Amino acid sequence: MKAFSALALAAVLASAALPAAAQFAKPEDAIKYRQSALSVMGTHFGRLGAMANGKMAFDAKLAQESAEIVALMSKLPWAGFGAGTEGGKAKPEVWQEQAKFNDLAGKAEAEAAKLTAAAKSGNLDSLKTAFGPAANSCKSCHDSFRKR
Ligand code: ASC
Repeated sequence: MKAFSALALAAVLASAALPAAAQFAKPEDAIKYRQSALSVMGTHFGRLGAMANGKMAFDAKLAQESAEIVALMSKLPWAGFGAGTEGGKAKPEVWQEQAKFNDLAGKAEAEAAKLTAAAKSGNLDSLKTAFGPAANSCKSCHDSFRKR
């Protein structure tokens, strides 16, 4: 029993340690995956921005749903930037400055989680407060790592 658990654990650890690119059959698949997650994230982030900026009527339920989607999507793109998946809109710096990239990715995830907490409060002012820092975290990563 103990031996089995140790083996199972070893298998889990080994798969977690696989290069991210190994999760995709082709580099194009990884590019499509990360662009898809970022696109869905952008759509829902845009709705939250419209509400935060008064361009769309505030709907607490819709805001919460969109924020939850943003938070979920914010966890996904990074696995699509594995070794050998250069291309798309990503600058080569993604692979040259990985510590910085991972730091900014982590910050974006953290801001998305805060945005969800704010949206869950059902309070427009909380949403407005959380939206700015979240938008800045998208922007700071794009400024360094996305081609114009
Ligand atoms: C969006 C979107 C982004 C961010 C960024 C914030 O709605 O698609 O990439 O906000 O523009 O500065």
